Amino acid sequence: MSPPRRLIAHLDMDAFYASCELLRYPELRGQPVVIGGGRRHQPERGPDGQWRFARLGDYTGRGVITTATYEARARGLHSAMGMMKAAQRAPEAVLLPVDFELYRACSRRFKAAVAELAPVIEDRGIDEIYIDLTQVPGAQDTVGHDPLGGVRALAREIKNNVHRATGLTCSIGVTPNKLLAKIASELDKPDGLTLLMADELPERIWPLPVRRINGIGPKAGARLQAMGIETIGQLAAHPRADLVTRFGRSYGAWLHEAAHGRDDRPLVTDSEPVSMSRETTFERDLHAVRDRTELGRIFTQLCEQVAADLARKRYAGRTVGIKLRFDDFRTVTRDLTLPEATQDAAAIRHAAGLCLKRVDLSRRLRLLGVRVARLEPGQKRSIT
Ligand code: DCP
Ligand code: MG
Repeated sequence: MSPPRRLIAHLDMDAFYASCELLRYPELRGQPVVIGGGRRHQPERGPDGQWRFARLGDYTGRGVITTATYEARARGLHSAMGMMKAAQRAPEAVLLPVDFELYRACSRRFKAAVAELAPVIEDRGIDEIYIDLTQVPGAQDTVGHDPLGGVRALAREIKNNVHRATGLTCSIGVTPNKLLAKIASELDKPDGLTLLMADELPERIWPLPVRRINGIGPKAGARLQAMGIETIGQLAAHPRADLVTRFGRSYGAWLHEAAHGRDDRPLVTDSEPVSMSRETTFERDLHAVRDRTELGRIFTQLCEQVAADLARKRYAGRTVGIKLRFDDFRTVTRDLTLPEATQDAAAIRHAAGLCLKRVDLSRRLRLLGVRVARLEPGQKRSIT
């Protein structure tokens, strides 16, 4: 028997922080609402017991919008937009400060609601997850003439369960892999459900801009644009060898595969981490000598973050590695195996520093990453 076809879902909550806020301020439903601006602008209760909300027009400062309701988006407001600029477009929009505690609580609840129906989940952050539906009972069933009937019903059930548990809507894409699922979940937002199989790639994916592929950021997007490549279809039609020449062996080949919708990465579930890593793409490309101080600071910080991740999940690891991406998009990795597993930031920093010495650093860097692998259960922090 052939293995079952892969059915991978990506689920992303709709206007997540804003939707969480509307749960406690339901009177704001239907209004343009933006979240941002730190902890100022808390709503206050008036003498009549009604909440008084700050308006965007009252805002002064340099803050940016964290997220916006779809009503606010209809007025041209969006994440990362400066709030003063947004205020010119929609001074009447309600402004609420961020409350991470609330969003984290909602996040835990929606993930638990999904796990009741489909336990194989990769956690991608506060408002998104991948779900492997391949082995979920009923997912492979044909319903009537619809070969996707079973998985369609399952995805609807997941959306219903999330709504029951949280009062929030989400959008789901179901496809043969993570790469396509991530694109598909955005196609019908908010409250969307998009199923898309490999034969629909030319019709539904190729017309989209290349930036929709998770992993093609602003810089790669601009370089592709300069080559006359705007859509995923144009990228798919471009000779692979030329992509490799221009973007390096690994990233160039990946661009080609991604444009053809090919991706066999498994889900990375919490129960079995292979490694823990942190990486960052710099605001501007940095040079090892000229930007030595800044680079050193970021490097140390990444090591500290990985160490904290290890400590939190109670792991230690024997292999320490680094990842660098240069301004020409070439990516190199180096690693080093220690005699004993560690979760110590200074030890990780030292080993990562030795790895760095083995790389030619004459070009500027756009990305730096630190990774600890060969994990084993670490010491529990002693109680003193
Ligand atoms: N977020 C943030 N900074 C950004 C973008 C988003 O802090 N630049 C936060 C606020 C969002 C949450 O992360 O609510 C999830 O990000 P999404 O990109 O999924 O955006 P939303 O969930 O708000 O909207 P959408 O319906 O488009 O998914
Ligand atoms: Mg979202």
